[in-house]
Amino acid sequence: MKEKAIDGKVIRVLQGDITEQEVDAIVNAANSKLLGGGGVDGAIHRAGGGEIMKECDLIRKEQGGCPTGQAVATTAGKLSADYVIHTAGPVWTGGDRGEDYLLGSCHRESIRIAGEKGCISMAFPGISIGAYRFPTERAAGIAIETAAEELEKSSLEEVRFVLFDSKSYDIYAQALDKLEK
Ligand code: AR6
Repeated sequence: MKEKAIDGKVIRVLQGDITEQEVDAIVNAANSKLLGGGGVDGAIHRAGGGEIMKECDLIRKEQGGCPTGQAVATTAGKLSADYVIHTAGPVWTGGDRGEDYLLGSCHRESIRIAGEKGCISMAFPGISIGAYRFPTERAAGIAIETAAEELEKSSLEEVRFVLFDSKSYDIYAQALDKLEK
């Protein structure tokens, strides 16, 4: 585990399973249709139970889903968190289709929504670094820098990044080291 204090708040990077985190909100690396899928999305729906998809179905009916770079909140069902914040990360197609901006936006919007819900702590997985093939180093830099900027303005006290495998953990931990704060 690695952590850095920012104005009395903290960013943590750790290796583990996001469904087991004891935080107020966990973020899901969803798709824009909120239809569920593999990876961390599958793990969150499996562990949280059918209530989460019921709310995703409603959001899909009301607003068509969640555009790339945006985020929406649902219950966390059986998980210990109070909310799952679903964000649709960009698919990496080489970097010239606004992927960096959209990935930053995923983190900004998720943190904003967690703050609106009154959360004190939240956990992110590595958004877009799996099936969506975003280069992990580049994603880690954007994720950590955006979290640091947003944390300063937010009522949140902790933003945690939970990486499943040791290679991704090392890369996010290095990005936290590089953060100039
Ligand atoms: N806890 C933490 N991280 C996890 C877990 C877990 N339980 N399970 C997997 N990971 P991905 P994406 C890691 O593919 O690239 C889905 O089908 C995984 O090892 O889940 O944003 C959605 O429905 C990887 O490092 O998300 C979308 O269609 C990271 O989570 C699409 O995939 C993200 O990998 C989203 O793709």
